[in-house]
Amino acid sequence: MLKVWGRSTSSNVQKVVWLCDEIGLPFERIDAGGKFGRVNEPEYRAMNPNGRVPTIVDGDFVLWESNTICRYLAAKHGATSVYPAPLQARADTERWMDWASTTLGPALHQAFWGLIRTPAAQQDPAAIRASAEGAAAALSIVDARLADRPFLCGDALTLGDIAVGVHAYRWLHLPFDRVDYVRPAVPNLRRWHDQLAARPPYRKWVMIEIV
Ligand SMILES: N[C@@H](CCC(=O)N[C@@H](CS)C(=O)NCC(=O)O)C(=O)O
Repeated sequence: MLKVWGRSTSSNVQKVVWLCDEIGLPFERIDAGGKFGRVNEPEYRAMNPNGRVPTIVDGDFVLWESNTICRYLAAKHGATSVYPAPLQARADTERWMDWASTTLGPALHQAFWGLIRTPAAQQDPAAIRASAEGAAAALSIVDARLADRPFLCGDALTLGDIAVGVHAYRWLHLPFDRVDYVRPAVPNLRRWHDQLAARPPYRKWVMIEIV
């Protein structure tokens, strides 16, 4: 059976396990990273020299990089609904995956780490607010995109929604009131989030306490 190494609180792991459940792919998840450690042990480093999660083991094939893992699994299992075959539709989906990793995720990083992983006494409210605002600017692009379509790439959920969704959930639910940050209105994004919340895999893997 497919093995997915990585703690379930990692946004990058969440993408992989959310996808697996969306396409009905059985897997075994093994906790690693964060408080579980393991990622610096030689056995793990032999699989993933970055010491990061996720890593998958599919038979004798080992793969790291969450977006690549998602593309590999979707392609291997013919999941053309989430990973369309036509070149332009595929590129559209991949664009949102890349953007989530290079723009949205980094924009939100400081707010997430500052609020959730930093002791209260060491938190920097101004830096957290700046990060929340940066993420809001990025998510305004998503909100506009969703004005005339149910999902980022049209009528069906794709890998693009999964990649953006794990970060959007955090932005929508981080306790920004603690730093007096008020989110701008994002009605299309909220409607999209409600659609995602109707899906059991999203509820199971993403709609969890942010820790
Ligand atoms: N580009 C990598 C990033 C992987 C990454 O940075 N993962 C984080 C968790 S989201 C990690 O491993 N952090 C260290 C840890 O959990 O111990 C990917 O997309 O897979």
